[in-house]
Amino acid sequence: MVGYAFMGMAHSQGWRNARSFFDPPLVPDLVAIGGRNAEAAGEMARRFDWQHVETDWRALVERPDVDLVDICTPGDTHADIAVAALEAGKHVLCEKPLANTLEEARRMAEAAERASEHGVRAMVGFTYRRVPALALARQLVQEGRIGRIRHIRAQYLQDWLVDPESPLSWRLQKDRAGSGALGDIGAHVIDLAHFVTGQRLTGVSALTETFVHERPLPGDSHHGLTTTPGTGRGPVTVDDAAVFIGRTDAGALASFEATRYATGRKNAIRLEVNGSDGSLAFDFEDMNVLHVHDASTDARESGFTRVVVTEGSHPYVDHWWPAGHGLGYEHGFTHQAADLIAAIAAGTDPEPTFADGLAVQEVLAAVEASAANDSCWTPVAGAPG
Ligand code: SOE
Repeated sequence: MVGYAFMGMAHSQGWRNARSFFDPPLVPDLVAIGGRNAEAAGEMARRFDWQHVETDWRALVERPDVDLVDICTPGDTHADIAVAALEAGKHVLCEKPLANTLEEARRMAEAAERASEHGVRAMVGFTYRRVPALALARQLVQEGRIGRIRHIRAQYLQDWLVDPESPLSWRLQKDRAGSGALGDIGAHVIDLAHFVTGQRLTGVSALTETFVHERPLPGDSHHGLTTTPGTGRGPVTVDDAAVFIGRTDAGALASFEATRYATGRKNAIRLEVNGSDGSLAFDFEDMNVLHVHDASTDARESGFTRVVVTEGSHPYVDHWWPAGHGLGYEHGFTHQAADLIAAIAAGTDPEPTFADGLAVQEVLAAVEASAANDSCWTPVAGAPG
């Protein structure tokens, strides 16, 4: 694993729990964790039983005892690490968004395609696909339960930047993160819309905004999503919020919102899909529930049914607790690790592929281009049709 902060912890726990809860056909061995700060990486190694620490990602990728490289670093290093690992014959799991630019994402998708011909697998970490309620939503759409999709409504709302004195962490620097709320959390809901509906966005019209233009420079120690303040101030170079509308390849109308300024909303990932025969609605703040509307129900009883997605017959749930006991944020990382191991063992390409990651990146690029051009309608490069 390269990286040891928030995502490094989430992934470490995922690998460990995949081993314990999913009885995988290949057993993950936590060989080495890498990071520039040897002390911090060492502390993660101690906490999660990684056997070795490396301070140079190249050394880690070249280790003969490493078969898979898990990339949990900021976006500016994804492309170099992923391409080097794939070319060295190592499977790759890469955090989202796939890259900071379209060019990097294309390079990564091409490397993944070449590697796949030699049985080397690549997956991008859009973890929320593996929330049981969202995996169920996709199943219901695939079974035709909501009919022809007319509307997709997606939001990812957080509020951890409301305080203007919150430091300028890497997520607020364009050269490290690529973009702001758009790439960090908007990417998740774009991917979820693609995943749940099976449709792709073909064009967008967008607005982005940066509400706070300057913040204290970050200090040394990480604190949740941000850091302690250091000395001096620096410019915020990414968007704080993005809003856009779009159209899909199957003729649905879509609206999206991504912000870190939705006061009171901590991790509200909302997706609603309206079809000719019914609707589905989800909110991560109540993540074990999917609201399902069947339009054929007698009008006297019609409405949304609150389906508690904790039955053994629901996706992933049979590996966990008895009905009604519920799952949390971290379970998606275990499902992700288990699915990747299963695909490697089966010799198949795991989803989301780097091509799926590139499809999201193409939407991000179109949103940025539209916002920079007075919200002008902008086709999504590479979209079908
Ligand atoms: C911060 O906004 C963040 O940690 C994202 O980077 C993650 O992808 C998301 O799962 C939670 O919020």
